[in-house]
Amino acid sequence: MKLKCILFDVDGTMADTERDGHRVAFNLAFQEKGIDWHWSEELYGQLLKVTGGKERMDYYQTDFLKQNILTNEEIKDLHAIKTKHYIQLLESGKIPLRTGVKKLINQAKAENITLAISTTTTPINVIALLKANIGKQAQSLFKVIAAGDIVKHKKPAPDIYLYALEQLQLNAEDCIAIEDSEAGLQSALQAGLKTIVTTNEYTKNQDFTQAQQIHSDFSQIDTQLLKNIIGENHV
Ligand code: XBP
Ligand code: MG
Repeated sequence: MKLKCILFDVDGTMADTERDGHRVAFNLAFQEKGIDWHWSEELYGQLLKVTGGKERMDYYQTDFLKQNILTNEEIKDLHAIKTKHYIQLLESGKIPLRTGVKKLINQAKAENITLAISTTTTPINVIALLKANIGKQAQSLFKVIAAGDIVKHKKPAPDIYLYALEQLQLNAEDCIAIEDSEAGLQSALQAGLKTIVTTNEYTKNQDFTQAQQIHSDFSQIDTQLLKNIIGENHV
């Protein structure tokens, strides 16, 4: 086997975006629209059970407030406002990449290993994160950026990884995924991908028994470690 592609998850993996990024953007959007919702750090940790910002807002009103205050259309509008605030946070440089992410990207490029992204977040959020932290051309480092509503079923469904593999025209056994959450791990595994998990405050106690390896410090992950997992260099 030869390592042909590394598929990165984004939120929680490439950067710690949830607590001080997405969560803050949601609260700014609620404020802007005069909605008396406020998601604390602790509550948001519970809401992260549902992937997708629009789905998460609906989950909050039905499962926590036990009310259907907002229609799907109103949720969509509110989500667009949240995305605007989130991108402003990214462009202000407030959300750095995790230590070690840039190093792995540079190593993979030097070794002609293809890079791709498989994420639930909105596509423009990915571009803004990459531009803010790597530069204007950062998007071109990734052969495929599979994100958000491009698939119907979000993580833990495998759709976003299957879509990325199809776009890459690669087999799962020649690739590896890097994830931070149980939902992301399940999504990658169901797509047939060996997966490494890097944890963060919100996900560190989740079930990662099926991960190949678990690293709280992303900088422990390098191309040699990934090649060994794939079985490259084994005669
Ligand atoms: C994490 C998600 C996303 C973000 C919010 O994505 O579940 O929904 O929390 O982004 P991943 P949006 O870990 O797959 O990168 O509001 O744009 O959905
Ligand atoms: Mg994630």
